[in-house]
Amino acid sequence: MNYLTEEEKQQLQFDWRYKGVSILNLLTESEVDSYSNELERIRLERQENDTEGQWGDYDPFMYPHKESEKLTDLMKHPKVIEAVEFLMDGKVFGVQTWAYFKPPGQLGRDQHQNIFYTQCDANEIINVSVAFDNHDPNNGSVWYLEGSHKLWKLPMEVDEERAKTNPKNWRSERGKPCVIPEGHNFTKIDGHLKRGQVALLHSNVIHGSEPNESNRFRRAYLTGYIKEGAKFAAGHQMKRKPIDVGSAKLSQLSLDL
Ligand SMILES: O=C(O)CCC(=O)C(=O)O
Repeated sequence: MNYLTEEEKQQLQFDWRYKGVSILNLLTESEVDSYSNELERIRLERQENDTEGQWGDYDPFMYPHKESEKLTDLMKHPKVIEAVEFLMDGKVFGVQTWAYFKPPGQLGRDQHQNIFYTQCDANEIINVSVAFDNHDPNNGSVWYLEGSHKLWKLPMEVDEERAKTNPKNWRSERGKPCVIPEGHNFTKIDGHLKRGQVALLHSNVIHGSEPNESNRFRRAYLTGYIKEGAKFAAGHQMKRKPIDVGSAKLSQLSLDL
């Protein structure tokens, strides 16, 4: 069954090619309610079980799919799988999930490319951000530099002072911006997602997020997909392992559900 309309496919492809970010409508209001209640359930569970004080109330949540069948199913949403297979032109497996709560006042994420972390080749990793609230620049949405996905993997520069603002167990939010080579003048596109929409981010597009200056949360469930056959870095902090999403066959690889 096809979940993407021809019009959606054309729009996806155009934005992918020329901008580096594509947006899709995915969930109904009641579906978002149900997934965000589930995210809140596992967040509260994390806080209850956190006897050593490892996590702040609204620190990003690592691997929420491991705590919830419902969120595992969302990672396998057939429309998302069809879109990432279409954009990477091949079968895919899942590789990571995480979630942001972004309460009022929380800082943003510095400019980066996802390929820096996964070390794949270009267009072999797609991260998908599912909006559980309306996202806009005022509540700290994800912006991107239009067309910057045409750049190769960029180096990053460490800013030790800024890195001190990271949550204890989540070290890559701030203080490691990528360095843009001279002579580029990409247009910065502000992030606007309606609740239930998803943004698909090209492996090489430069993006980041703003501080949340509103009185609203900016929650998002994030999933990553890698093209079958691609090499990727397991990671130091985020431990990446293949996750079956019903596309690429993982019989040779260890499953991590
Ligand atoms: O949602 C955010 O604040 C950052 C998301 C992001 O940078 C990513 O998906 O790579």
